[in-house]
Amino acid sequence: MKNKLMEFLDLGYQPLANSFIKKSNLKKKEKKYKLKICFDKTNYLVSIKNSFSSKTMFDHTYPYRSSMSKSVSKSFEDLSKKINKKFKPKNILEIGSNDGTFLKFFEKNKIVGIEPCKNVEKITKKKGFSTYPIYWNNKSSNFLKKKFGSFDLIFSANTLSHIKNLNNVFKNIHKILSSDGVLIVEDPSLLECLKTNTYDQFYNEHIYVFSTVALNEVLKKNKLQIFKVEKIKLHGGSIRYYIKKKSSNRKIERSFYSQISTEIKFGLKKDKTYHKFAERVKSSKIKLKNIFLRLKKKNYKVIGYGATAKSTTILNYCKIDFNLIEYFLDTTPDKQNKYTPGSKIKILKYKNGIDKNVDYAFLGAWNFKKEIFDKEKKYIKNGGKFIIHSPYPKIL
Ligand code: JHZ
Repeated sequence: MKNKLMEFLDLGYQPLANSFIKKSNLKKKEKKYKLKICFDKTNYLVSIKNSFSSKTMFDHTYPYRSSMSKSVSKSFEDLSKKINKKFKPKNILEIGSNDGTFLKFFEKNKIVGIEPCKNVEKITKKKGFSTYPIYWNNKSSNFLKKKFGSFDLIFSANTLSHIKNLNNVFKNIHKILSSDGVLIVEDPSLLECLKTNTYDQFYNEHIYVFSTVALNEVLKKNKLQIFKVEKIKLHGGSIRYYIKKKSSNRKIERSFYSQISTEIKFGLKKDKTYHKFAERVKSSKIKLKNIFLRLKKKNYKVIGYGATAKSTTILNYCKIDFNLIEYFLDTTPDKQNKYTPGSKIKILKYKNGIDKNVDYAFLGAWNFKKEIFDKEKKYIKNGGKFIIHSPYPKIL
């Protein structure tokens, strides 16, 4: 097929989404890349055009910690109960275990984690869990297989979409998964991203934003098969995929067929769906910037809430910087007292809620809107407002 990769969205020059800047480096030139999004007409995968090596993106300074959100922890806890009840695995592997938010719900002798970012990996190790600071690849999968044999359950949340060579990812999973074992993968849903115009799901770490249709194509090539899907609310709408070896007799459940058919009906196999999305994104950019300009003109105090990787895409695409947002609040220690990539907005430590002199807070962590609104009842009661970009830019 000619031109199998169709470029449909250009989100401009972007810094690496999690490259928060130290004050002493503010004047240094940042590494930037052109963030373009493509649709592969042969397997329906949506990916970013220019990617970086895992070593560049995930090193010992990686700031993200999954334990910073109560919703993530609760979701992992619920899943751990389900796993123990339904699959009763003898041993479990987590790929991308971050600071141990999932591992902590299992017995220490039953679960192993791998996490290449040493700074977060060591947090899990300190809690007494068996973790290794390694990337998922041929070498690490061979090492784990030799040391532990096969795994009955492999879990990976928001990690596999961060690795470029998907065939290799799944070939290695197939190698280490027991014959009737289950692979559970969670990642943001492309369908939700298109429906809610959350173009900020695209940044250097998200090499892919999966649809069930596309993931199924890649898995098929690697002798794996989705047998069940669950829609979960995390990260703005994700899908939890339950995957088996093709050779296993597990029944393929209705949820899988129904998700595939919903995605096809929505148009995820068609070029025009992506072109229309790109048009909506362009108009979202203008609307969001105008909200900020209007507030600035009226001298309102505007801050940001949750300096997410996602907000790096929004701020740099819409050219919203320290002139329009006074500071960001964030609970993550490794982000505090640094500056947002590209837009150079100072990040302050979150203490006891939003200051009462703040008029508007831009929700960088919009995906935790409910959790945040519950926490900020006082600010809301006192007339404080939020700015959100999805499904379209507005004030809440
Ligand atoms: P959050 C990261 O993306 C990177 P980000 C990564 N590529 C990925 O896929 C997802 O995670 C899973 C703060 N916060 O989870 C904490 C508050 O300050 O949306 C975080 O810095 N107060 C691996 O960065 C940020 O917001 C709060 O009450 O887009 C949330 O980041 C809450 C709830 C969060 O992921």
